[in-house]
Amino acid sequence: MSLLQELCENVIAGNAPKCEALTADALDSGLSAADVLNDGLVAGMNVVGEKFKNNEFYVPEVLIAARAMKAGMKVLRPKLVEAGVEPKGRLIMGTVKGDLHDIGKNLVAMMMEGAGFEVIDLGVDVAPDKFIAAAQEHHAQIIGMSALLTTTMLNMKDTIETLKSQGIRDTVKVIIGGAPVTQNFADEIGADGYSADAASAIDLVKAFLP
Ligand code: B1M
Repeated sequence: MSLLQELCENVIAGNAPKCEALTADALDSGLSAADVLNDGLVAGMNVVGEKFKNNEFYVPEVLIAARAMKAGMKVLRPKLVEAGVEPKGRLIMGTVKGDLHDIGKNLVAMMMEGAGFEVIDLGVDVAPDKFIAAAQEHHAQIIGMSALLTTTMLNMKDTIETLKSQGIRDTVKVIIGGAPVTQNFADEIGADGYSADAASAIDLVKAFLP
């Protein structure tokens, strides 16, 4: 098995120390940072995403795999910067104002990173202005909002309305998710996309940023 195949397998298995060591070995062997990212770490997370979608993996396995991927990323990130490898796109993520639930949001953010996107995670209880300021500051193509409460999901609409009132709605795509959120709600508030789980959120973003 090649080093990159082994790295990919260890992401899937969620073996963080092995991922860290194999990432270093792969770079030492002369492989490019981009190859280690795409054919090792991202390849592994792609399999994890598929397994999650097919109910072969559950939340704990995905979190463990994401932690392994992050261990590899710790070694790889400086090399990616050195090599000038650009992320596939930049997303602002956060849980909306008034809402402190972050397990699903973190899962989505980690899977996005695993798919090669740069994620600026604003955490929880994020007000509309903060989402918008971060999108502008980081030139993000996407704002991703999560909500777990029927009371706070309405704050997603506020972000979209604020984007509209500032005349910048066209500059960014807005995607939403969280247990009480539905496609109907997304349509109602004028979001660009909705997804029911972390793996489909990646497909959604890929469709916006081919
Ligand atoms: Co809260 N809570 N909680 N809670 N909590 C729920 C959501 C609730 C349904 C429980 C219940 O009553 N049955 C209920 C909401 C009812 C409603 O609004 N209709 C509820 C309540 C009422 C509350 C409090 C008000 C309780 C109280 O204090 N009286 C309070 C509110 C605090 C606040 O936010 N202001 C509260 C507090 C908490 C804890 C702090 C104790 C804890 C949160 C810890 C944390 O997140 N760090 C907590 C938890 C854990 C839950 C439950 C049990 C689990 C939520 C979770 O993490 N699910 C939840 C009941 C339940 O859902 N069974 C509940 C796992 C997670 C992986 O799923 O977040 O749905 P989820 O994410 C999925 C998808 O939705 C999607 O992808 C993820 C992975 O597939 N997704 C996205 C999520 N975000 C996305 C964004 C995207 C795309 C997809 O694009 C941007």
